[in-house]
Amino acid sequence: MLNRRNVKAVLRVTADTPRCGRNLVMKCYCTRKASLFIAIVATGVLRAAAPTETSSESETVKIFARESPITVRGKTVKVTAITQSNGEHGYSPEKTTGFHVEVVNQLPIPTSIHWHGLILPNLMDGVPFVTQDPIPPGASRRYDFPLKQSGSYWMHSHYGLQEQQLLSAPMVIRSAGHAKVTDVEFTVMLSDFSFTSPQDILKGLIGKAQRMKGMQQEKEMPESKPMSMSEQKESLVVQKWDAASNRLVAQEVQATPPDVDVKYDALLANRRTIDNPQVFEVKPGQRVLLRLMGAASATNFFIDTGKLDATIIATDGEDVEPLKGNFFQLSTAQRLDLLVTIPQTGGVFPVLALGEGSALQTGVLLATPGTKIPKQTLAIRAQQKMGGLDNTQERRLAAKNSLPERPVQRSLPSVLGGSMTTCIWTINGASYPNQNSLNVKAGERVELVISNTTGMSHPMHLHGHVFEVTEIDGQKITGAKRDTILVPPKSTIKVIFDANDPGVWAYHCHILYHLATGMFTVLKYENADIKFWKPEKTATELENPLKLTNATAFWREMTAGLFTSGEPVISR
Ligand SMILES: [Cu+2]
Repeated sequence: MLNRRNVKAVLRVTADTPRCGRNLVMKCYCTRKASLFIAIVATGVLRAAAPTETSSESETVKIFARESPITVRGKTVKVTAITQSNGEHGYSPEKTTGFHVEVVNQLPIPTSIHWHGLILPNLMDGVPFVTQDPIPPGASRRYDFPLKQSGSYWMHSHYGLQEQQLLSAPMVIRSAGHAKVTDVEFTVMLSDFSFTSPQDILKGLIGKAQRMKGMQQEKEMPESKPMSMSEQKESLVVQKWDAASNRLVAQEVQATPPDVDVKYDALLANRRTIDNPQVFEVKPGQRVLLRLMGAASATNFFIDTGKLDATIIATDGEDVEPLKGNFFQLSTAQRLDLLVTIPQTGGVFPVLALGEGSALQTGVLLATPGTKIPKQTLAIRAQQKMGGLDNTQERRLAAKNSLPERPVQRSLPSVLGGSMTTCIWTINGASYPNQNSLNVKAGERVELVISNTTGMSHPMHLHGHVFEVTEIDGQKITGAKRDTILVPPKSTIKVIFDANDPGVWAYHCHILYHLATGMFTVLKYENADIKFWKPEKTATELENPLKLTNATAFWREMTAGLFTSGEPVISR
């Protein structure tokens, strides 16, 4: 619901220390003839308004988008993070207190943080050039709204390619319900990492597409067989439903490997590599809730709980009927809540995340006190190549509280098109940016028919709504409730939702490079406020990634001697 307080909060984009910071930053930098920079900062300053009439000023948590190092294969590299001032990643509010955050942009470039999976007022959604303007370097912005959900959610930058630089964090909304079924809970956020910059990854994909196209034109390659799509069968690990034991398990098959966009250097669990895993202490007999979050930019995962029997109890924050197994699927942007019970005998229990179409692994350890943790203990399975995600698990999932029965009043097609050989990805034939939108009226029961005509799978995410999966390749189900659905190659999946949150909402593939090259559109309510929807600006930011590099160099020059990493820039 968009109330007066929220509208005011939207307009309040302020410097970090509103009383003196704004003046200070202008004084520091105006003298340097930095017209571009002034333009950027001015956006933040001009939008500044009087403090909002909020009753929860004391509950507000500042979260900082900032540079932060990680270590991969012995190399320390500078990436980014979303942390509170105490170093905690992300934000985990109580449902009853609501969402009260001030995002402080300590990066030398603009940013915008999206609250993935939340039902929230449209202008709080954090998507640049759809629901707000970006937050300039050094500025901050408040987000306040009541919470309607609880469970596993996450946050990430929706600006340019920042998600690949790990500008993401967990967001667990606490409620009394989950505490009842578990003794202890751990969040495991999964990411993918490359030593290559995201801009160069994107350039590489576009370059590769151009080369592939060129080679096809010169007929050096067999027609309609791009070089990425090997017909060669390999030994791959995939998921299967074991009817005898009613469980989801792993199986090895001879199959064609799935196409993946990016060859990564590592997969990360809570920003750590497999050679340096996080160890969670558990006790024999404890019931443990694992909140797994697919925060990778372009990697879908299989989750292997090995000796631990696990039960899926929620997907994308929504409760599902229990589904057992030890080998699960988790696409980019989805969340999976797994319940495991630690055996009375105790020991070390690795929980692995395995990258689709690769042999890369990451994971965490659950260990009982006094257990020796041998080196390489995570390698519970040989480094085998994983196959592709499919509908095996999705067909078995069922929401605990499905949507009330109602006739569908509007059915919207969402045809996913494009290919690696063009590196242009489309929804309903159009590549974003464009003015096309999926149009609904408030109050309608809407069905989205997502048909994937491409050879790659696409995790499709709808902002601001929770949908229910109702049909997979012609088979009707009362499926899981989700905010992100993986649509495998050549599959058609139908989902339904009630359109009761007016606005203009992003709807897109969550593979960052598909999003960046066009697989994006908006769900637009009739008479929605579209003042922030500026598709043409999105194009500028995405098509000219060098602009970001220049901005970084520019910032460094302008702030030489002033900028200390980790300190709020404006308060200096
Ligand atoms: Cu995609």
